[in-house]
Amino acid sequence: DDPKLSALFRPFALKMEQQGLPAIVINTFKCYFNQFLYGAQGKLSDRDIVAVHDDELAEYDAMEQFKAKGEEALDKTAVIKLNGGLGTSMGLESAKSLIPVKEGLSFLDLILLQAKTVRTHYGVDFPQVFMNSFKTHMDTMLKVGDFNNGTTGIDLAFLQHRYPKIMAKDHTPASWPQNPELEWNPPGHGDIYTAMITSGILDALLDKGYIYAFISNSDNLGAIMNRRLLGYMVHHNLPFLMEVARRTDQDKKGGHLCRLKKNRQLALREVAQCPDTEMDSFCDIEKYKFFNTNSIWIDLRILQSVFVSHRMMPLDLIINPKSLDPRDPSSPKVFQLETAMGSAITNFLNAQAVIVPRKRFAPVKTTNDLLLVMSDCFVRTERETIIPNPDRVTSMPSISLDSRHYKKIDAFLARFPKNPPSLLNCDSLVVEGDVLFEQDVQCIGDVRLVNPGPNQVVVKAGSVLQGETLFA
Ligand code: UPG
Repeated sequence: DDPKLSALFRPFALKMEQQGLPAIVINTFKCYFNQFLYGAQGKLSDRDIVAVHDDELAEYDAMEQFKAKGEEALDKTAVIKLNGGLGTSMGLESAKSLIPVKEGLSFLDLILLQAKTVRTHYGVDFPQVFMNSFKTHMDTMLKVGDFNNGTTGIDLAFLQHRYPKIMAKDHTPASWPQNPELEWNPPGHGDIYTAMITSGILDALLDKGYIYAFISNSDNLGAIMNRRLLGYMVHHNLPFLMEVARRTDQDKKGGHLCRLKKNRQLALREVAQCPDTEMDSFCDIEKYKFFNTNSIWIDLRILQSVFVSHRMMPLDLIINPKSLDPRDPSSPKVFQLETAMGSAITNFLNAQAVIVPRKRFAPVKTTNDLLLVMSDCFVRTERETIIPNPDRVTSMPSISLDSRHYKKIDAFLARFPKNPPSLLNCDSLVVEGDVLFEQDVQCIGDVRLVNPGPNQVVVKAGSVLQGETLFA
């Protein structure tokens, strides 16, 4: 141990102990903190990776024959939803999964309905589990109400941890007496592995005979239990299987699949890990063709063995520079250390990725995505998934709503008080200025609405919009 590093780390250890964080979390944070102090940038350069080609990956569409095997394993599988995120980017201070997304139902409502339909359909009471954060736990549990895991004996939720923010100027723990909550950051969904250990959920699942888990984002309503993917994993005895989708122009924010040059292992490069000078290459969807949907299938026995041998799950470090108070850009600069769940793919020998159809991936990160999913471009299925409307044959329309009036969820919803416009035959929708949409509006082809004035204008019920409309 470098004495200088140890001295710098001591106040962090103390702060984390005072919060009651378990030793394993403190040690994991210490490992990332040391990397950070040694100058790690948390970047993965084009020099270190190679692209992955179609013929290297399995295809969902060719997995029909594994359904029976998957069906047999359903009663050994738990479903876990990553639910620690707030809807902050959409102006929501509570769990993002509470946002109404289709026919008035929230992500959370739909996830619970999905669990019910899968349980009924297959007659298997699999455990449905949420990983919450301190910020989402209360909201979520109030909403989840009387939903329970019945005979499985598994808790409905467990909590992720938090990491102390690091002052940029001297690498000491952030201190903000006016709001001490802001001294901490969520450590990213990569924390799930440690949280499964410290919460006891991993042991509880294994004790009760659950040996597989399907883990996915709560904002992806296409991610539902699936027999053929489970069967494929069981048949090939895989420790880890990641669902990837073919990238479209809209898939820029998340992470792409690649291989490490040094050992040819599959790896994930998150946008935050891409050097600024390589963003063009990151966005090149012809080169890096596959996008991490953040839906993974994992063998819980192997997960446990990683902790037995390494005492932690080593993941790629992500360094997130921020303002201490995110709403006040003039507050001190801090670094947040974070990790992503999918980067564990590098740690599992024989880990694989599978190309899944778009029906398994409908992410909602912005109100632009939300409008699309609310519209008739996506439909609600009898299994309660939200999938691209099969009647739409071309790629999804690009949506660009004026961020001054639509970025925050309340403002957005107020401008679509009834049903969202029909976008099934729309190629692009651009709204500049403040426009309210009454019911049953249809957008055809490329639609651009421009309201340069200060007052809201109204698109009347039943209007058909096409081309550019300038509201004088
Ligand atoms: N989440 C947590 N805890 C955290 C942070 C996030 O539970 O500390 C949850 C969050 O609620 C959401 C999910 O994790 O359900 C994904 O988080 P989000 O911030 O929306 O996604 P990104 O981290 O931007 O991207 C993830 C993957 C990326 C992938 C993308 C697909 O990291 O590789 O391409 O999801 O949508």
